[in-house]
Amino acid sequence: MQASTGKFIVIEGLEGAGKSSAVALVQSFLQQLTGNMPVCTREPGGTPLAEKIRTLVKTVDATDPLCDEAECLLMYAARAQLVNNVIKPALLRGEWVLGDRHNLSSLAYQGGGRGLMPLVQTISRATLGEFKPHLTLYLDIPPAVGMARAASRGALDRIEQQALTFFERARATYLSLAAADDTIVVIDANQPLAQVHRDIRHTLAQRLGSC
Ligand code: T5A
Repeated sequence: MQASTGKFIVIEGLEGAGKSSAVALVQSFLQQLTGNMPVCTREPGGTPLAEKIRTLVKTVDATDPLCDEAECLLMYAARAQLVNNVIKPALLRGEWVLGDRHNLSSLAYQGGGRGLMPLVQTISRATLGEFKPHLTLYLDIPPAVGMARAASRGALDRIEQQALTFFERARATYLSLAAADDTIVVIDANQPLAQVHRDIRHTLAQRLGSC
């Protein structure tokens, strides 16, 4: 990819970690920093085809249950569409991109949660190569706390219905990948929202400059 001035920033975390309000906060920070609204994406999703995949992976179909390998491949099919049709073109235009989840979700959920790490790493290399976010904010939350928050919003989707041990494995994977990569910053999301947002602003100012 050619050099560009835009950067790709991603918010990650388990269900109920607080990604929605973090995305709104980072969006407004980036708008003030750059003078422009970032291109906002979500995964799985963010293109017409990828949004159809989002519906497929979130819906329970008792007559044809989604197997783990198919789930993994669908996540990467959606991501390939989004990266090639939206994220890379925006970065090449010099725009900033803000992602609600990206590849780290697959490493954590399908790699750690489902125990498919070799498959995930192989598909990740084949579809993304060296492409990765410039900065990822991982909102860390104990799964029991996050799931209680998610459950308070209403019915749980197919992935949210997994056992707590699934999310414990996903969290352990997030934390171990963050410890090995200085582009991933861990934010303690098990604090009052105002404090979580102060920590996010502090990290953005440190990593991207203040606005
Ligand atoms: N997935 C995704 C994979 O398995 N592999 C992949 O590769 C990818 C990309 C996507 C699903 O797909 C999986 C992961 C997911 O299961 P999603 O809707 O994008 O689904 O992700 P979710 O995590 O399900 O989204 P949530 O909406 O549940 O999580 P959020 O956005 O983190 O939660 P949010 O911000 O809505 O907060 C939940 C509630 O908690 C409150 C909020 O007000 C809200 O009510 N809250 C707090 N309360 C107290 N203190 C705080 N600090 C709070 N922060 C938030």
